[in-house]
Amino acid sequence: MVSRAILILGDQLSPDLDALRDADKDRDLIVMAEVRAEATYVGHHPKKIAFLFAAMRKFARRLEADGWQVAYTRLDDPENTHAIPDELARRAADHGADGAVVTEPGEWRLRQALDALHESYGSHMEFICNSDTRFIASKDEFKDWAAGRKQLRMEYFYREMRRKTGLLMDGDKPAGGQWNFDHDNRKPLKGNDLFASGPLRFDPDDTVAEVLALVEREFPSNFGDLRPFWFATDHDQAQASLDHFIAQRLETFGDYQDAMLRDDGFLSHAVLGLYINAGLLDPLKVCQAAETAWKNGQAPINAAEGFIRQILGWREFGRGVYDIEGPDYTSRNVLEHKRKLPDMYWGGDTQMACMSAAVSQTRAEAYAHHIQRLMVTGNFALLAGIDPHQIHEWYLAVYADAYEWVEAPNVIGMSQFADGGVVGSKPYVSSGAYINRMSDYCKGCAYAVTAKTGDKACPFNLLYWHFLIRHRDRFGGNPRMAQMYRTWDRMDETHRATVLRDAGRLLERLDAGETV
Ligand code: FAD
Ligand code: DLZ
Ligand code: SF4
Repeated sequence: MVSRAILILGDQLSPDLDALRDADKDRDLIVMAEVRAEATYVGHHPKKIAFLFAAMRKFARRLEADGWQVAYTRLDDPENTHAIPDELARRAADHGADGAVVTEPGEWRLRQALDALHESYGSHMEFICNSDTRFIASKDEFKDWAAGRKQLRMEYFYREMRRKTGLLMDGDKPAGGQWNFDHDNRKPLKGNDLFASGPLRFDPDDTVAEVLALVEREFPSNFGDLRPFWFATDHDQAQASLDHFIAQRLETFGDYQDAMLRDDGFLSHAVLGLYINAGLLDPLKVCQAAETAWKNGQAPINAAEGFIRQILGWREFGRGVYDIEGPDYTSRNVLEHKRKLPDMYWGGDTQMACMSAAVSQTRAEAYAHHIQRLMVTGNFALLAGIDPHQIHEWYLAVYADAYEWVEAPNVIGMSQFADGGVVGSKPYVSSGAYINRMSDYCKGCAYAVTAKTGDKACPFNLLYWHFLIRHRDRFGGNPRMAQMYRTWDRMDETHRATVLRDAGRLLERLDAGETV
């Protein structure tokens, strides 16, 4: 007989979970389950499903080796009910458990599904809501910080977190004399400045091979290449990936954070988000590793600070916003964008070299770095007026690190401005000039990045103005966008009319399903 069934979800693979710390190996039962409800709520990239199933299986074995009783349901188990609440209830009943413990899921969808079970268990089900070692701030800490503020800005929360953790602090002052070194982090890459090292890759072991065969069989038509599969799938491998990043690429992380190259989709990025989000790496320890590298002279301050800010600042801030904004956040659409997501996002033909590069890489690796997500695929969707819910579901499906609590603030908030400015004070939009400055994409493109009108005009050049003009009522008064509108107003009237006409034609072609 056991007393409690302790649920561990696929993205809660942390040995430090409170739910484990307070449990009793002799009496409690760990419940883990591969279920269709989680594997199909969007059409996840096959690499993402394989990563999670392999990491879940290995974590379950690690727990068993540590002396825990684990009830693990595989996807092809004939008894599988294929929903997390049902599996928890089934396993608890089978083992005679009289209570359940759940670390609150990241996503509202699953929180709500588990609420019903909570009602039937009553006081016998414990929801651990405010303590989760996969985050540095608790939800209450974020709520307290946000309370009474007119606007939530990441930078101020980040400073609080620096003070709280002592990361990169010199007494009560920021190390290096500045909180933020972003102005040093905008260097484009030249010619052959390729980064040969890339992330650490792992050959599939027996567990991974078995999962790959399962995913191939069960999810044959999901968008994305399952093989070659090279992700880390346990804590040791994830730690080795972190060590490798710190030794090889952190040094240049800051300088080339915004750069994009056709032949190198990783550059100096860490490719650690999927491991941190699944519990294979502890975010605070990752930040501390970067700080130590700076202290040891292995990385400059702009690299260490830039990297730490992404985790301590953006990741924690996004999670807090998702929590306080509530379950309707993903249906926000203040700009009333309604256009269907074009096929090119699913690998359909496009003549745009930047979109083709970002989508092909996404299909191959379940990965694109931040600027590809924000300034290529996100920028295009926003300028073209794509329905934010459709682009949100795309991001949630195609990236190995995607869970709604982190994806939605980035997509609905930062990238699509669908939340009306909760996350960002202005929309992230640019013409082709930005992409050309930061990448080598434009050289091989059918469009001309210097052309402002006509058939060869870069679609970003046309749609940039179309977006600003169709939303002038909303953004015309924003001081951070005043310069853009002044530039437009100074243009020759005939030129302005041609830009808007050509942009309108491009959108018509998009609506007709033509290749753009
Ligand atoms: P690096 O660039 O090396 O950064 C290091 C770490 O910082 C990341 O591993 C991640 O943990 C954290 N980080 C960096 N930027 C952010 C950010 N904006 N928000 C939260 N954490 C951040 N991140 C996700 O984890 N899941 C998502 O589903 C996701 N969707 C995104 C969608 C859009 C439109 C945009 C613009 C960004 C999205 N991000 C998402 C944030 C960021 O792009 C990824 O965290 C990053 O690309 C992961 O790759 P990396 O590990 O190489 O990160
Ligand atoms: C993403 C995912 C997938 C594909 N499959 C499972 C699964 O079978 N079992 C599971 O416990 N978790 C899975 N996950 C992760 C969950 O979707 C995630 O825990 C919730 O979205 C909450 O963030
Ligand atoms: Fe992208 Fe425009 Fe450059 Fe082509 S010209 S790669 S569409 S930015």
